[in-house]
Amino acid sequence: MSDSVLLQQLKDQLELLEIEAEKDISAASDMDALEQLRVRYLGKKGRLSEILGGMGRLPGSDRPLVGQRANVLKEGLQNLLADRLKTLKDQALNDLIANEIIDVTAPSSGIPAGHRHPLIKTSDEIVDLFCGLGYGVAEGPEVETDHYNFTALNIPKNHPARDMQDTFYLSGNNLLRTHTSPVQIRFLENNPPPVRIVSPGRVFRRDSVDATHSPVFHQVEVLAIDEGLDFSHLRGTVMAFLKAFFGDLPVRFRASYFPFTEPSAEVDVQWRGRWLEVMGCGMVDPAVLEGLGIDPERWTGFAAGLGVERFCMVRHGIDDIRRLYTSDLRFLEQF
Ligand code: 2NL
Repeated sequence: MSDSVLLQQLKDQLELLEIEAEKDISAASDMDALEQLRVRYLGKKGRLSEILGGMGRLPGSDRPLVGQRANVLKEGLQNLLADRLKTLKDQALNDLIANEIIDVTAPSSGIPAGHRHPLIKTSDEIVDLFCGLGYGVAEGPEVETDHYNFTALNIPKNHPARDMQDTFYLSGNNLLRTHTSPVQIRFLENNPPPVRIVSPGRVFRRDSVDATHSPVFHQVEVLAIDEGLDFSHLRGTVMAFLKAFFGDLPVRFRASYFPFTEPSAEVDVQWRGRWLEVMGCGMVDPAVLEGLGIDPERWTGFAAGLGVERFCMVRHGIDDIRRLYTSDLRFLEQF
């Protein structure tokens, strides 16, 4: 074969390679196919290397021309491959955007949210009602002394409430408070009248558990001390509170007795045809005020106490107090 024929042959082969490669690259339908084409045409053992292998038989003067053509061809094909790769990548992304469905309006599976215990909700609601009447909140320790729980409240040493049967006594003079009244005694020691406070909290009595009794229960106590307060203020306050909590129900006051109030009364509401006792109250006994250094000739006051469990059970129709303490979510989730 003459040199010029060989030269022409190499040029033709390069041209043919270019045409075929351009056709294949523009037809490549995915990135894997494109990579295979790169190997087939430009790889170490690819078509271009194969053609250039024939250059050895060319005279030295013809080699630069073929070499230059081959380089231009190689660069051109590399650009084509890169362009096609970019096109395929863009296409893949556009397909994804077009076909991927994210329904932002679909209902979620939901994040389970907890809520406060029905007893605490009831207690907070009661406290809030008194806050609306201008009362502040006072809290205090659950471990109390004999003095604050009994003596300061005019409960004498031999009173049955002090009985070991009724009170959880701790070491020394300590005990678990049987009501939240000691919080109010402590408040009065540190704050001169006039005073209007509510004291919510846990209290403890040595009761056996049954449908209506629990050794731990919750109380809200109310205390107002001012000049000129009398039983009408007590009655008006209790009526306003009960109306706000229960709605318009018949209410009756029954004469009663507490060591720390005089006179004292128990309050019933008529609920579903039956009279239910819901709270105790009275005018603060002058002996209690005197014990605190408050002049009972100038200052008078009223107080009331209620059991939160009772309010919660009446409100929700719960017939067994133990429901409120057994942490059964199937029950608690209803409230
Ligand atoms: C009830 C009755 C009551 C009081 C609590 C009280 C507090 C002070 C002075 C005088 Cl500092 N009284 N509290 C008064 C009357 C009744 O509770 O049945 N509780 C569940």
